Amino acid sequence: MLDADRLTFEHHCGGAVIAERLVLSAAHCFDKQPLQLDHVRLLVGEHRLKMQDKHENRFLAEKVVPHPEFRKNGPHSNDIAVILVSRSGVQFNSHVRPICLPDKADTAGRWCAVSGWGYQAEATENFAPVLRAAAVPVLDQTTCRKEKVLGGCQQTILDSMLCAGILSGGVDACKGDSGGPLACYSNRWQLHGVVSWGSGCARRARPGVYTRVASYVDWIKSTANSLGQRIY
Ligand code: 4AZ
Repeated sequence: MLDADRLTFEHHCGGAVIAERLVLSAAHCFDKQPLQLDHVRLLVGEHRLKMQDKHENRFLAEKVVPHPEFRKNGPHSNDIAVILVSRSGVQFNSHVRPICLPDKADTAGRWCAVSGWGYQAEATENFAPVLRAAAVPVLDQTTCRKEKVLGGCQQTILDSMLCAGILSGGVDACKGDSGGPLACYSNRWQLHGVVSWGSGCARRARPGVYTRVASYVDWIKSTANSLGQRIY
C-alpha cells in the first residue's frame, strides 16, 4: 500500500490495510496543509512501484483522520492516521489481506518485519522499485533511551513509541517507508509499529522509531466506529 500527494502521483508513504475500508498510516505523511484529499491515491496489492502489477488496485481516500494530538509531545508524537478508503473498499484475496491489530504491547526482544519502497540507503535518494522487507529486533525502552542510543534526541522516546533495529547498524526503514508496517508474527501477523522517524537510516546505535500501535488500539477502534467501520 502506498499513497501519493503530488498530481503526478509519486510514491510518498506506506500504509497497512486493517479492514476493507480502513488503512493505517503515519500522521506526518499528511503534513501538507491544507490536505487535499484528491491528491491522495491508495495503492493496494502493489509490488513493483512503477509497473502495473496483477493484484494492484487504486483507491481514493474518502477521509484522512490524523491523531488529534499529533506533535503534542514533541515533533514526532502520536504519529498515526486512519484513512477511510472510498466506496466499498478493498476486496481481499490471496495477495491482499488485512493485518490484525496487536493484542499485547510488549514485543521487546522479538524480531519483526518492516517493509516498504523507501530509500535503500540514506544517501541514495531513490525509492526501491520493488517492495522490500527486513527483519529487525524490537528493543526495550531502556536501551532505546540510553544517551548513546536515542536518549539525546530532541524527541524523547515516549511510551507510545517503539524502537526497532540492529544497534550495529545496517538494517532499517528510511525515507519513503514512513506510514508502513512493522509486522510481528505469532500465530498470525499483527501490526505492532507504524514507521515514524529516525536519526538518519541504518546508522550505528540509531534504531528506527515506530508509533507503538498497541498504545492506539482504543483510538483506532473509536475512530473506525465514528467512520461507521468495524475492525475484526
Ligand atoms: C523518513 O524520513 C524516515 N530510520 C523514516 C524512517 C526512518 C528515518 C527517516 C528510520 O521518513
